[in-house]
Amino acid sequence: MTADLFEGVAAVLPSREVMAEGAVLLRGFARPSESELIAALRDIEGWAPFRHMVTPGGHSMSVAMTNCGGLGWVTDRGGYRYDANDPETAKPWPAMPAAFRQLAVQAAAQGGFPGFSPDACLINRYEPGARMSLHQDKDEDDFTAPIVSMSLGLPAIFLFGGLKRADKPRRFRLEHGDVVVWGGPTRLVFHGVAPLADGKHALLGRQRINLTFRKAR
Ligand code: MD3
Ligand code: FE
Repeated sequence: MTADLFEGVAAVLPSREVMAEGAVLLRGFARPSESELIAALRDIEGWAPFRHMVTPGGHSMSVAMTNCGGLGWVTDRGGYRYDANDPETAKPWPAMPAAFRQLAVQAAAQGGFPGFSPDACLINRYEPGARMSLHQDKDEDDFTAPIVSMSLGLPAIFLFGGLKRADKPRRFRLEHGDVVVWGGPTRLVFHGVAPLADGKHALLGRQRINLTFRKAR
């Protein structure tokens, strides 16, 4: 009875965990919107399919990517950049769905960044074994704006490093529905994702989807 009551309360009470100064983890924040988010995702991938981009060094990324919003993050042999058009189709990226934007703006406010105005949403798809090596996100013009990330599907181990590449990363498990706001002193930390463990998520199957909302310009 008491355990049920606590679980019921946990399901509706937003939890707010400070991972570091400027980094706030909102466990399950996107869960109430999971159906809308997944439906919008289907539309986006119909217009702008996931693809494995190539790094400037010539390596194909294990994470498949697409974008929505006015700008999309791309990489090829020429470098990393934001582009208004999908280089695969030369068409604009699909618009950022209202459900995406609203949730990102609400999360940013909860994380201490009211007035967040994202113009780009990078969508990462991890299949078992896919990983993201330690990197900094530095292709945006304004580092005073946070990045908001939302995880859907299979859980992943997120690697949260420091301002130097050599700083030993802390490990956090990010699960379906978790949202993290990365701002202030954590905006430029090195971070990555450990190889995805195999599994089957009830809604998304053998994959993890991560949405990152950015103010690129
Ligand atoms: C901390 N994505 O797309 S999300 C990325 O799970 C990226 O797909 C990872 O790193 C993923 O660039 C991590 C969490 C995240 C995103 C951006 C950050 C953490 C961040 C930027 C600065 C600091
Ligand atoms: Fe990143």
